Amino acid sequence: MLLDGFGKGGHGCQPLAFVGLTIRCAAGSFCPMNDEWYSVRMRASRDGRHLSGAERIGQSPEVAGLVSLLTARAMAHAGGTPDDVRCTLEKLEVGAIASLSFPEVRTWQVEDWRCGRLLAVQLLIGAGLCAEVAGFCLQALANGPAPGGGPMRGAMIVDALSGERLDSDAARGVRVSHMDVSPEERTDVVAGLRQVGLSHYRVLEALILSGKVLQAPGLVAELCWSDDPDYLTGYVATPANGYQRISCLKERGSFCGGRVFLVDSRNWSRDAFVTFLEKTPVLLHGMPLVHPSEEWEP
Ligand code: WAQ
Ligand code: MG
Repeated sequence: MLLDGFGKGGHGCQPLAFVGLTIRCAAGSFCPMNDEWYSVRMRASRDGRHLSGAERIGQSPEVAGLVSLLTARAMAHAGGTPDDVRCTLEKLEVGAIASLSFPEVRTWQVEDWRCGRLLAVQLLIGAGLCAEVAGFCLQALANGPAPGGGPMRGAMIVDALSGERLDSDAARGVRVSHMDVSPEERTDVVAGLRQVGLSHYRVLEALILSGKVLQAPGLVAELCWSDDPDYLTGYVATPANGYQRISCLKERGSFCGGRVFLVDSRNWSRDAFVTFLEKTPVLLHGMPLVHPSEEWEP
């Protein structure tokens, strides 16, 4: 049974605006066309186990600095020193870079993870899911959706209507990549988020990722919480209501976490969905609209 709001557009089918051939620089001047754009990605592991990863998009003069920044991050990871760090640089077609806006941000303060999960279910039901499918998604993240338990490297894809799992690799899932805040707006966005108390690097990174996910063709909702045992805040994001943070979605000390992308699988192409998320370069522009946080009780 479909509830209101499901299957009614807002599924990311709207045309994306594309970055033009001249790009505004930090100082408001125009960069020459020969400043090429690159995707810079870092992955660090130890004993074959993933430790950390991060990525940025920048123009040629800043690429070396980005590599150094991401390498420093790999070396300083709380999980320990890596024995393998890989940085990938990939030149991007400037005309292929999609220009998107940040989703609106809301924060719900909840008493504990049980309340948080009740709210998450409610928000997912609001996006058109039935209670069973919403509950299944939360349970999957809580149990560890990878084969044998534990978090996946990427996200699960789940049919929002039937609850059927649609990702093809249960350990890896789909990994969103090739996205960043536009370099000339990064400083302002970071400052703006700090001003409203959202200075943790995870917030901006999750906002960038979710900003891209919300534009994926067929996307109905995203559910996420971190696998970091000390980071308890998670979110539900939908095209209609944006990025809704929930102050607590897990117990402190728990390594469970992950992401679920819920899709409307009618007239849906997994290839198009996954290719957009993994390959299409995206820059987010403008300031995210952040609403004051509110208390939520069941
Ligand atoms: N693409 C798809 N899934 C990913 C990706 C990616 N690029 N990166 C991580 N995941 C999945 C993977 O299963 C991880 O176990 C899980 O998400 C959590 O990743 O507003 O920090 O990087 O306060 O630990 C959300 C709230 C924080 C931020 C999320 O996720 C806020 C977070 P983490
Ligand atoms: Mg993590």
